Amino acid sequence: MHTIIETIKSIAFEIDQAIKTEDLGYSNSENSSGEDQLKLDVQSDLIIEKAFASVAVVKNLVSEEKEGVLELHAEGKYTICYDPLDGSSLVDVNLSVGSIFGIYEGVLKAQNLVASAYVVYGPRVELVIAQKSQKPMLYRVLNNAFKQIAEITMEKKGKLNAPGGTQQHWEKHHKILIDDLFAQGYRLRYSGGMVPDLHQIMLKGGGLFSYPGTSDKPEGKLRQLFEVIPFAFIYEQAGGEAIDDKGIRLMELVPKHPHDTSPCFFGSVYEIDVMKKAYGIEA
Ligand code: AFP
Repeated sequence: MHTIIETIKSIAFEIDQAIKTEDLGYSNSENSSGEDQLKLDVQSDLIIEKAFASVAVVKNLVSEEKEGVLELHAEGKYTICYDPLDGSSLVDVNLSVGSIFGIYEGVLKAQNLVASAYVVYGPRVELVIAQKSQKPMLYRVLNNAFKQIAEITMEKKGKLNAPGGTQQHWEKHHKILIDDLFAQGYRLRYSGGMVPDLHQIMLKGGGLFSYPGTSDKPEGKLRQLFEVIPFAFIYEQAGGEAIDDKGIRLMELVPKHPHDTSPCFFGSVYEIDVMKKAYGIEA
């Protein structure tokens, strides 16, 4: 695991450099979710593939930018599922973006996730790593190296509300939930990049990030293996909660396909309780 973490650190430096210096245009290809790929998406994916090619414990890679599984080392132990540049459509307006990594051992399902990590490329580069039975650890780049900063613990109740999805497609009970939180004084914080949005909620104590099932996307937008499960693990390790629209822990998800999505709710204990009441889920 140490080698994987060190590799993620070097990947973060390379992708950060690419974001700062490379062409922001579109490539001529689509990813497996049918989205146009930016040159930066393709390049970040390549950086990650090359970096893990020399890490023998990595058996397979599964990328948001590729269809299927790429075998690297038949004798390896871990499969790394990653989103190389989440929120890449925000780079051209100079907002923060991120890379997300889920490290799985065995069949690709949430219960087999052994560690996860994400990198935030913002005014500073930050990295959060979570491993079993440990609080997530925050690292920040200082003097060209990652320095360990602090363990992350969420409060029981926060102040921020990050509601994803198009409002005109929300279900009635979801609108009631979002309105209720605003009526309680919660402040809107939504950039359109799940990495900085979830990072902000976690570091500022708590709140709710939601990406529900909607009439146009009943299974939500965010991908289970690369986005939802890695963050669910980090939120739970930090003392928060992460569930789907039926109240089931996201850490119980079993994707049928690498690119399956799920409605998802990440928050502190209080906001997840409010969500359950709005959705008619038994506490
Ligand atoms: P892109 O990678 O296409 O920019 O999408 C980012 C993302 O997957 C996630 O980071 C955001 O939370 C979510 O999509 C935003 O989606 P909406 O624009 O539908 O709110």
